[in-house]
Amino acid sequence: MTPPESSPGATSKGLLAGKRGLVVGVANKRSLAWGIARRAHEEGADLAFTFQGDALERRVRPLAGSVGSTFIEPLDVTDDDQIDAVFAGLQERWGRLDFLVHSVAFANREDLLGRTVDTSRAGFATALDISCYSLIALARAAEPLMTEGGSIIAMTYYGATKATPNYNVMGIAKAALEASIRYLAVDLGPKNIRVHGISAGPVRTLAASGVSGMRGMLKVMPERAPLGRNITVDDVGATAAYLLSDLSAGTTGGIHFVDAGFNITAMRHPDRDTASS
Ligand code: 0WE
Repeated sequence: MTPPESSPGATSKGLLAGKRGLVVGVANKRSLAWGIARRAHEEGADLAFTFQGDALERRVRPLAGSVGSTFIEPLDVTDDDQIDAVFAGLQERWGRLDFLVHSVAFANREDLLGRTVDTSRAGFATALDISCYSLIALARAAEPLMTEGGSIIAMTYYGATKATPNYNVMGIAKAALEASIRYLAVDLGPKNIRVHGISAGPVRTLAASGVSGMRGMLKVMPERAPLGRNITVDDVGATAAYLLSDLSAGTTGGIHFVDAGFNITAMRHPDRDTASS
């Protein structure tokens, strides 16, 4: 007997077979959102994508095409009309949504340097609107389409709970995002819509480019994290596949660290090798 054909692409098997999901926040092939999308596709999901602006459209269209997606629409998460248009489009295309991936954050560059105490009212509002309120707005728009339950993932970072050099107003926005995850989980639980945070360790992505101190963070991770390495977008994709799938049917509202264990340590182990010393 010949075994059935299997391909690494969309299959009738896989953790997410038959599920339909919207991915918000792909910027390029290094994006965490792309790591999630690629794995979701491998697990059999059908995917829709959004992009923000012409520059990102040119990156997102080919990536979306490579996983067989034909739903690629503009979305500025600060624009309620664009949110409505995307979900009206999904209603028309699919009539239903099973999952949503939120991988969007922004703070003005000047607010990711220097002192948090200098954050302007406008800079604070921008960071919280794009990085936190957008999850609430997208969850509200997704709710009526998630008629058979659903799963929502938002990306967060350790700077939400521990003061981290230069992360500043983004740490405040991520703290609000993590609280939003819990409140949304309570609101949407009765509809069997689960809401999760993934707290990823540092990864070289577009969002991390030009972040001062990134190199230092990537060096410290393997020295201090129990797993002795940095994490990859594939690590994030694998955890996301679990959270988006029925394997995690009994879990909601949690923050799931994909950080090689960094967050559970107080300091570097003195017996552990370092590159220097
Ligand atoms: O959440 C993030 C990055 C989010 C981000 C990045 C930028 C860079 C370009 C938000 N807004 C902007 N605005 C820009 O103009 N991370 C978890 C990655 C990151 O960013 C940092 C980090 C880490 C880690 C910023 C300062 C310190 C550490």
